[in-house]
Amino acid sequence: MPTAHTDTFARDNLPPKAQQPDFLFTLPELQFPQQLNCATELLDRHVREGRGQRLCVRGPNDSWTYQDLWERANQIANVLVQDMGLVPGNRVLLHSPNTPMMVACWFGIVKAGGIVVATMPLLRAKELMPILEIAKISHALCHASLAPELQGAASETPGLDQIRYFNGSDAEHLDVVMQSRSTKFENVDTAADDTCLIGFTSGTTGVPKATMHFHRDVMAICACWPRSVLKATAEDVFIGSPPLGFTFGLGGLVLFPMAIGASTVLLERAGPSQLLDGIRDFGATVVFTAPTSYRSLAARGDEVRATRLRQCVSAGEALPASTRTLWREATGIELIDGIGATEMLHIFISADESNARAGATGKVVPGYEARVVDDKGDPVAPGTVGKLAVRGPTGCRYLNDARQQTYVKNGWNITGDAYRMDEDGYFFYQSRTDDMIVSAGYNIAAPEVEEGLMLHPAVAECAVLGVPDEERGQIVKAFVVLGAGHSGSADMAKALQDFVKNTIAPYKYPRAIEFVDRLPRTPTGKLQRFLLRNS
Ligand code: 3UK
Repeated sequence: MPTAHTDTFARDNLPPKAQQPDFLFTLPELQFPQQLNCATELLDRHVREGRGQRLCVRGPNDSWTYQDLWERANQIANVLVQDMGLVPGNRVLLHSPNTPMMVACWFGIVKAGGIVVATMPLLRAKELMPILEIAKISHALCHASLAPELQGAASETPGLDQIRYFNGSDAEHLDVVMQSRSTKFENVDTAADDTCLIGFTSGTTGVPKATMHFHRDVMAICACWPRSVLKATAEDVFIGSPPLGFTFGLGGLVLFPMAIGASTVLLERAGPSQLLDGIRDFGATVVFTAPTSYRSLAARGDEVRATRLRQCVSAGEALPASTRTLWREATGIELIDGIGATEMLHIFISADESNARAGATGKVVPGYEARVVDDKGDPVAPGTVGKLAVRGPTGCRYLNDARQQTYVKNGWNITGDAYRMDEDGYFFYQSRTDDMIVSAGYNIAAPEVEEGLMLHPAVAECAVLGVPDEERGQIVKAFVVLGAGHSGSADMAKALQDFVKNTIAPYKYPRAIEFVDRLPRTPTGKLQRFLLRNS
């Protein structure tokens, strides 16, 4: 394969062939050429074919056409190559809240043959460090407001020596430097199987896993779920809450609208009320957010009805049947549920409005195959709960990680979810098969929160797990054993919560804390989480 990567790190760290999942390219839309740069397909193509003046990306302060975005992405690619010494295959951290400039940077990196590592803006230095280390990141483009955390991480991690900040007006800011660079750039002629993005998941162990995705994977997700389920058009206006560092957000808010020449709206803050304002003010027609957000917006159904909104996509966590009903009754809109995963890049089981069923995620998306299997990997009969297994044009490739063999078995991706399929091929979510806490759409690894708590001098031992919550699906609950001389009180609980918020991303803090005298353990010393869960 004629790779364009002179820096071969990504290819060198792919899982061995035997550990990779099967890749299926059954649909005619999934026949990709050997050489493919997804930026050319998603961005340059529209300009080349005369759609440059169409609206592409908007934010509260910007409104860019495809031509505008194309020129900015080209300028950024030139800065990366000429000023920052980027060579194809280098990993570039992209750390920012969702903004049009973040999208321009994403395309600048991909045009130059770089590998985008986009991260959640809420991450703190402590969480950025393993990402810089695992992906061997050499370059960073970062929103100026997030400079302190990145600097904290970079000072502890050798290798990251090229950092540019944007959203500023000093001479060295990217916004200023790029203005004197050419608006033309010849995209690097990457191979379809060159890596163009590395997505991080918060692993169950708390050590993040890096998933590698190729240029062709980006095009594959645009060819599957959006065409068979969403069926949006070039006239649609996309909006939503997930960060672009989460592949749910990247697909829904950048790749899918741009694949069809539609426009998208990026909001830096997209809590329910900002999202509703955005939907109204920008005339959005398609929204992507998590079940929690729909539950809270349902209270303002009349305001939603007064907008142009017509399609609502829910993913990231299980959609309770009650939320589907609540939303339909409040707004008149049937939700589109879909399960995706960072490992799979995007959604692989879903149903459109007319095929939605209460309590079901949907049917397998054309291009993918899904089944429910037992512990040996054999399919179980309809109606039986087992592990969800899936394969298709995209799949799991962890960067140099032994956990590859847990996620991929016999060519199938095992998502870690317990599911049941009915006679009609509808898939019903049951639970996670491991201890991942999914709260308000965020994945939170219990051990990471435990680690954060344990750093507090008053904490002797602790155990963290997810407990059911009406609003958020689950919330993080901590069982804490205090050291001698400390006593459990509301003040102590508050102090521990504040402490965790300052140590790791604030959304991971334990919303519930229970003080206990000891934790249940097996004779070998292993924590018995299930006993706490039932307590
Ligand atoms: C859970 C769901 C039930 C499930 C994601 C859409 O969530 C995404 O990726 P993550 O890697 O988490 C994957 C896990 O989250 N999940 C996601 N959606 C649903 N459970 N119903 C759903 N609709 O446990 C899955 O294994 O953070 C979602 C697109 C791209 C994504 N990365």
